[in-house]
Amino acid sequence: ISIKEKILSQLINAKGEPVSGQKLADELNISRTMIWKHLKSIEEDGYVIEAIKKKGYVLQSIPDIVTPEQIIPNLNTKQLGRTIDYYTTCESTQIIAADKAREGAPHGTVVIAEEQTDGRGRLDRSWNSTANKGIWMSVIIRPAISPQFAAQFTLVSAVAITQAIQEVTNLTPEIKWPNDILINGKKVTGILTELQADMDIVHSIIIGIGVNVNQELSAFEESIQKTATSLKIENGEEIDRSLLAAKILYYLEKYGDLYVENGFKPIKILWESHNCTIGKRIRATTLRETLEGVALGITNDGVLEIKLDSGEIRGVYSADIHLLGKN
Ligand code: BTX
Repeated sequence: ISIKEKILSQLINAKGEPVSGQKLADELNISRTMIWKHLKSIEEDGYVIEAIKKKGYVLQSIPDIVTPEQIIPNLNTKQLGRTIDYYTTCESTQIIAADKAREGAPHGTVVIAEEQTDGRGRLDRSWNSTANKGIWMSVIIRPAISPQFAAQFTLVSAVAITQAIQEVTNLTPEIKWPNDILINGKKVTGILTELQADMDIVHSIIIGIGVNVNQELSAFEESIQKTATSLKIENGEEIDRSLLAAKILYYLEKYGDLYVENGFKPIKILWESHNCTIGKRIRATTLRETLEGVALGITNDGVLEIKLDSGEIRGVYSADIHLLGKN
């Protein structure tokens, strides 16, 4: 990390206590003037620093941004998020991450942006990614699994994000199979999992995560204002995005490891405990057909089983689910 980042992390770690300029200069082996220049540059990023005579510098406030400097001090992971590629704006973090994965970026690399101008959903749909209001990030993971199991990582991710949201906000999100996270029936998170693999080995899975955090309803395009929501809309409070991002990475690592070591069973139990699909009457639209019936459950492979009105049981691997209400 750069000298500027080292200074900033000392200020953050001091938790409101003054940090001596002389001590910084000695430790980093640079002049007081250089320290001062770095502090100016940190202030230009939106941090407010107060100089207290004879004592040192105190960090008064931090900007609401999701830079590595903000996320990493909150991180409690071994590998996920240890390398963070940050953008104030980009087309889509997913595209950048896919390129990086191809170039060999290590397991756990994160691409995150304040804003996406061309955020992607599944099947080429678009994803609203308002500047500075959400978490728009793509995580590159390289689990030792075969490609047929990669889709289950969507469910692993859904469980991880649900858990993180619950812990940071006290809200109770529900998972709609396979990858929508809802609060009060409205979509707060979308997950897009992409695979780079050969026939028998996964090179990388790129998990694209979009969480609506601090938007007001008017930030969403009109067409989704009835179906989308943000954490702030639901609990009335601004949420620290970097803290939430760090928590998501923590649970993604925890449950990703659990999945690789112990298989899908423990994930299935967690997923079921958070889900709002099983037992409901649903309409499932796949690429080929539309099925209507009762969602029976998910199999040990993460496949959703639906009991049609004819009594026939069908498994779907990928579909858009519309909840039609209780059975
Ligand atoms: P999805 O296909 O399940 O959802 C896309 C649909 O959801 C859209 O067609 C629209 O109806 C609705 N929608 C669009 N934006 C939002 C929003 N902000 N909140 C709620 N509903 C919305 C879900 O696809 C996968 C989304 C992944 C987004 C992440 S962000 C980081 C990464 N980069 C990138 O380009 N995509 C991923």
